[in-house]
Amino acid sequence: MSIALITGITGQDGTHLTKLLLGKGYEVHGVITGQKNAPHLAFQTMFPGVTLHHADLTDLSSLIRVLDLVHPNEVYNLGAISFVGLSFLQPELTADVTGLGCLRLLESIRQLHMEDSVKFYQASSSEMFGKVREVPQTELTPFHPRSPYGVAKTFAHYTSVNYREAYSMFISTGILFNHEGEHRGHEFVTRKITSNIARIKLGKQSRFSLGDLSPQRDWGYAGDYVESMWKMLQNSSADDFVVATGKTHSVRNFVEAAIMSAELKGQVEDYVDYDLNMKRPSEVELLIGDASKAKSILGWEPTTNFHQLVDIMVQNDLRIESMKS
Ligand code: G4F
Repeated sequence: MSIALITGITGQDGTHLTKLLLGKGYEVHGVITGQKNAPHLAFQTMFPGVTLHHADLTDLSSLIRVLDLVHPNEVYNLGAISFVGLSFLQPELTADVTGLGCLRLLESIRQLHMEDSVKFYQASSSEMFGKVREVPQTELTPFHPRSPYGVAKTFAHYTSVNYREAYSMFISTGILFNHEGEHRGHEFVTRKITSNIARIKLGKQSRFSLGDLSPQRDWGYAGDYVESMWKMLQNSSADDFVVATGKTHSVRNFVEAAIMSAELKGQVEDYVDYDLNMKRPSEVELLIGDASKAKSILGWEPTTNFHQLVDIMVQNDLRIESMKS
């Protein structure tokens, strides 16, 4: 039986990936940080068969202890300070967790002499493209990150490439564009939109606030995207892959689609106020990915389009909000 160790297991991608790997018969282990808190307990209730271990990407000895205990065949490094807005407020912590955390994990594998027995997935990000140098973005597009998060992810990405080349380790990176769904955190714009639109539809409020409506993102469904992570580690060789839909929409388009999915009347301005506090010191204006390499080498393709994604999220939030008082 294959054994997988996932950092960031209780997050959106960790939840989807756990479901996928359990369905494939894997023994799944996860790293949790801090004390046992509500998300950890909720995760354990959802997946009682998964073993959770206390460790932290900022603590090398804890990573060595867990790797030595679990002896995984596959490691998925999904752990990160993943909210770009927060990374501007805590840049040093972001660099430590999101950037150096990857280095510590790889170094732990090396110190345990597991280089030949472990396949490693690094969650790279389209945020690395930042102020984009070409449209659409491919594996060859130069990086120009625009946030402490993007800078930290770029460090982790190049560290992964370097360890692959220097130590012949099986390390693949997935340059994933924005991916959303029913497990998305409420701090991200898509979930903020769908949960507020659901509350408006149910008469619980009439308006909500957002920052800039013009940035464009290549939004896909997280359930589709974790499939690409697994496929990368089943491929005969390690490599870097863009994972995207190839379509881009603005934040405004997302609000419009959510209004439509909830069968509300009216325009964006009928429901949305502008919140200056959401403005970022430097913004990523346009992301659109070209996933042809993932398609030709891994046979991966997205199965959920933009409007289906918005529907999944709006209908899920309508269900959740209608159960609350
Ligand atoms: O949902 P967001 O916070 O996601 P962002 O910054 O694109 O990052 C996400 O995708 C990356 C992949 O490229 C991941 F690596 C990263 O971990 C994360 O999953 O913001 C999307 C856009 C931004 O341009 C933001 O400025 O929406 C804009 N926005 C406008 N109003 C807002 C809001 N974002 C948030 N979170 N909240 C708002 O009220």
